[in-house]
Amino acid sequence: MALSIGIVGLPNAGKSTVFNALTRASVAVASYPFTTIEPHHGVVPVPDRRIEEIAAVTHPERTVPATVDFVDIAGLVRGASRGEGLGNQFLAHIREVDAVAHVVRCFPDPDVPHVEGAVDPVRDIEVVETELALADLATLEREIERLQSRMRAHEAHALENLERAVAVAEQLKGGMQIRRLPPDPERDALLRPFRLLTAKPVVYVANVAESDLPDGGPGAGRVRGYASQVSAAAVVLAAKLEAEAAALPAQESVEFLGAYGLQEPALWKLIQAAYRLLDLVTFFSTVSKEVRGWSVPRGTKASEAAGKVHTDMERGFIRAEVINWETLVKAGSLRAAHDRGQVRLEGRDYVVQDGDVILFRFAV
Ligand SMILES: Nc1nc2c(ncn2[C@@H]2O[C@H](COP(=O)(O)OP(=O)(O)OP(=O)(O)O)[C@@H](O)[C@H]2O)c(=O)[nH]1
Ligand SMILES: [Mg+2]
Repeated sequence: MALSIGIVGLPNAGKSTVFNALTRASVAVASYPFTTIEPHHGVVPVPDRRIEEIAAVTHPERTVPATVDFVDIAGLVRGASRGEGLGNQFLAHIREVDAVAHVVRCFPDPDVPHVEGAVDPVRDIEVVETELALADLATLEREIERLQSRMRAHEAHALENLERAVAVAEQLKGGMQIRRLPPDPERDALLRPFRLLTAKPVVYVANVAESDLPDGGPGAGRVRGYASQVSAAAVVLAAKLEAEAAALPAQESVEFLGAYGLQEPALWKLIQAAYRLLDLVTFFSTVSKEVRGWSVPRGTKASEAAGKVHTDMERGFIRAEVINWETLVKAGSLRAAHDRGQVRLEGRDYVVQDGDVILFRFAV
């Protein structure tokens, strides 16, 4: 399963609008709460100028960018952790993703009702994060009970683990999101199987009125302030405008966004932030007249990366011929790079680096 980022937030925050803009898919968008019931998965191309630069020296018939998976999740409301709204159903969907894009409504539109009655970005963030923390607390409390009975049975490490779980539960009660706790490998190993919601890395997305572009106005300022307090990233965008721009041909889209002071879609920043949160790297293949980007988790080995391109390549892996994209571009052609001895031969355990151009040699 590819790593994915879930779009989370209150109802009517603009989550599906962001998702539509990302995928240009037409997921139901409506001005009433709970339009999205089942999560929608979308595969989103990652804007990457390197791919065109590589293409300029390898002359493929087409280029295909790397992708990142986004999931549009139903809105959550106060009380969700106790089953309000769509309650546990959507919490389960958040559990499955690897990182969170938290969409925060900053646009005032009177035609779009707000579940809390009025626009207030920081309160909204806190409503959502409180529910996520309460859901985590419920998970931990079940684990604490289990560990207590293990301890009574004198099982090894039960006491240490119990103490760890209790300490985390106390932090959650005090309003702490788990991702902000100082690193602790043993605690993290204990908690990992539970996929706790507040442990997932987060980027805040301030969804602002287009009249507040490009900087986003006071609402975006509050979201940025909150994000920096908790050492997280924030992206400012106007979801409706981004969705309109995404539906236009490339050149028109540039002019359209330009009129609002945007050089490129603000969505690109969101995609790049997602990429960083998921800790993905991109390598490029130049086979079959195609330059293609592939996203893999940092630390992926050459043989696993080969498997991403084709399962035969992993099974019959012989070696990888690797060159950094920029070295290739400077050499002017793959041939010239070979002649200069700039293409390295690497084995199956080679750890793929961001920006590698790789040709896999394999036997079927
Ligand atoms: N004015 C304005 N309206 C927006 C913006 N983004 C979304 N909307 C509107 O807000 C309403 C709700 O948007 P959705 O994207 O469906 O919201 P959601 O967060 O997916 O809502 P649920 O799925 O119900 O949780 C729609 O009418 C959108 O057109 C925006 O940037 N500006
Ligand atoms: Mg929705």
